[in-house]
Amino acid sequence: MTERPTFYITTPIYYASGNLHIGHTYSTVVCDAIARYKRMQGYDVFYLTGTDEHGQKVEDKAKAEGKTPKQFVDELVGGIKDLWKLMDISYTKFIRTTDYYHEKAVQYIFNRLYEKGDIYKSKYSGKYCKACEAFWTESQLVDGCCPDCGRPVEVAEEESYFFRLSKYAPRLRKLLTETDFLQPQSRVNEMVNNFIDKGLQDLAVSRSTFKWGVPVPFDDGHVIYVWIDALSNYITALGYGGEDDANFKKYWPADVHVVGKEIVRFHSIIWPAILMALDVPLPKKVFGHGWIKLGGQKMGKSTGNVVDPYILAGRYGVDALRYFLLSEMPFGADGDYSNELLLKKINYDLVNDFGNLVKRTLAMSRQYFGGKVSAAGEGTDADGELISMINGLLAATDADMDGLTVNKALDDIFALVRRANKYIDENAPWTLAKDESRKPRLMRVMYNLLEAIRVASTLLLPFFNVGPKKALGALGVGLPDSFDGAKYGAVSEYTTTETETIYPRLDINKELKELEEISRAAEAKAQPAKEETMQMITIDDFCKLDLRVAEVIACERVEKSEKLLKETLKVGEEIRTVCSGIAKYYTPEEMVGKKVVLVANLPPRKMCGIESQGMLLCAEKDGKVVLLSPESDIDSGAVIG
Ligand code: ME8
Repeated sequence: MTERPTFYITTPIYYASGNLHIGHTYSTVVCDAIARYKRMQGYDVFYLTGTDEHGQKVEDKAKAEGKTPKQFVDELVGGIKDLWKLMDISYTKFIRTTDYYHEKAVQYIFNRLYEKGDIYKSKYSGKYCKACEAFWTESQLVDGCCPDCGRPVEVAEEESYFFRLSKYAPRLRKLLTETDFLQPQSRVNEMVNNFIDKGLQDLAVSRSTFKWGVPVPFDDGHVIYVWIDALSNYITALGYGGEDDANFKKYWPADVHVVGKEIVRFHSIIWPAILMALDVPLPKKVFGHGWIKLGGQKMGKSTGNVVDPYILAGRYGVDALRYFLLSEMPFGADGDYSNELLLKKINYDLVNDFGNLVKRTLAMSRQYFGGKVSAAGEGTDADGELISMINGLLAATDADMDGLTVNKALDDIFALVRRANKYIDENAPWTLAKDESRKPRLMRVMYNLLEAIRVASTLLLPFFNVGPKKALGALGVGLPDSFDGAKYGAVSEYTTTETETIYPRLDINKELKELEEISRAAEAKAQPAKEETMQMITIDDFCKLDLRVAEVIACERVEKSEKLLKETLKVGEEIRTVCSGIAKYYTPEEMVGKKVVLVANLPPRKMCGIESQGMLLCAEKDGKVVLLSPESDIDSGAVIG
């Protein structure tokens, strides 16, 4: 048996730091469609996806939720795998960067680079973006902020290991300008002008300010930079640096790494440089696709305006969401999501065009011929256009998929679907059926339509999960696992059966209202969590607080209240009255003589008839409440800040 050609395709491995949205779903569905298409073309496909689980962001988030980082990522990964199941993603392997074999292989890679002299130890001082875990030079900042995410950066100094990225600049320049390595071509200029030609700096590839990462094998105080850890997944998943590297030998180099445009820099500069240093062949292609935007803005896990793929796929079916993602975005460019656009595409393309074609044709085949239709019958010149579209479709979609223009492949398939609908109107089978002598012609019209449905459905299989399977089932032809039969005449006889409605029509206005309600409810639910973890203040905001050390000189319970104590405070020369809800935790006697922290510039507020002139700061956990005090003695009235 001859070996099948291999095809290795990857998605980015997504941060296990929050729920995924339709942006992530987009990359994964696009790769899935390509992987399935290649399988049907006869390739031995390895499709890799997974999760990027280390780094400070994850460590911080886990801490905020009172979990260990591993507990935190384990919970998220379960949800991510469920989403891919729901979306019918046919990945070959799901890699987690916390997988033991991956961590070991990353250490092997780091060691190799160190032994080769491509990693050395030095000191770094520069601008650091905590969210992206990236150091930037002054010239790379945009308006003083991180060029990737736009957040403010902080000055940081760290002892670090460095990768000699600068050494590879000439080879990288050649790779980007003289080959098709990076696509679409529009991304090449950005990489060359903004990064390579501005002077590539050596890259800090270890961190010592947090622990949640793969330890540098020969230096306990450092963990390996999360991007070195993450990028390595593309080879460690195949066994590189491990005990069994048969898959690495078989599938590497990757045919294509599909990534969003914001991480093209990591994949087209840092990743090839690491591979060059390791003497490992380069992937054949990096494809940087555009963003799905919402109201003109990129969706992000932290921006809040995230569309939930669980809800959309659950409500409208996997095909609808897959179709929207695959067809709406010209691959490589940005596209907009709106509920209205999604619903209209469902009704226009899936219901009116595909669903209707199948329903009408099947109903007529049963009505006129009891479901038995064959190639016998009378063809005419008028069939030529439809037949040539059927015969030309596979070559067209092959070319589209080779160019990774998945949306064009769908356009081509739907052009045949629309042509077939027009063919029904042109040939008016209901008129032919009235005249017994036109039966042979009617038979051929029905046959041609069934052939169009069969070929279109066969080619739709990599893109959709439900509709084409139902259609092929009703045609009685079984599910093909290759495109061999995707031509006119490959099936000569049909016995059709009735099929339920493939895609139900939606009431767009009703759905729009319901979706709005769902997202309002979700936003309201997410609000408290967002406030706890996300709301940043500026230093100016902080400076608005007037915090003072105050001394409690008298204290009593407030009558009619179980919670309140009334304190008399000395704040420098000033005397103030403050009510605090701490009667359950402190007796008035315990309070007298304490130095506490007072928020001194809150507007006065009446509590149980007493005017409270400020607030005392307390810490609270698991029902325990304690007052904050200065660490050693200091005069009352001292300013805190
Ligand atoms: O960057 N439109 O992970 P991540 C289209 N862990 N695609 C989008 C998108 C949008 N609005 N939002 C996200 C990371 N994506 C790293 C990757 S790889 C070695 C490490 C997709 O969770 C797109 O593919 O932030 C983007 O590159 C990826 O999700 C970012 O996912």
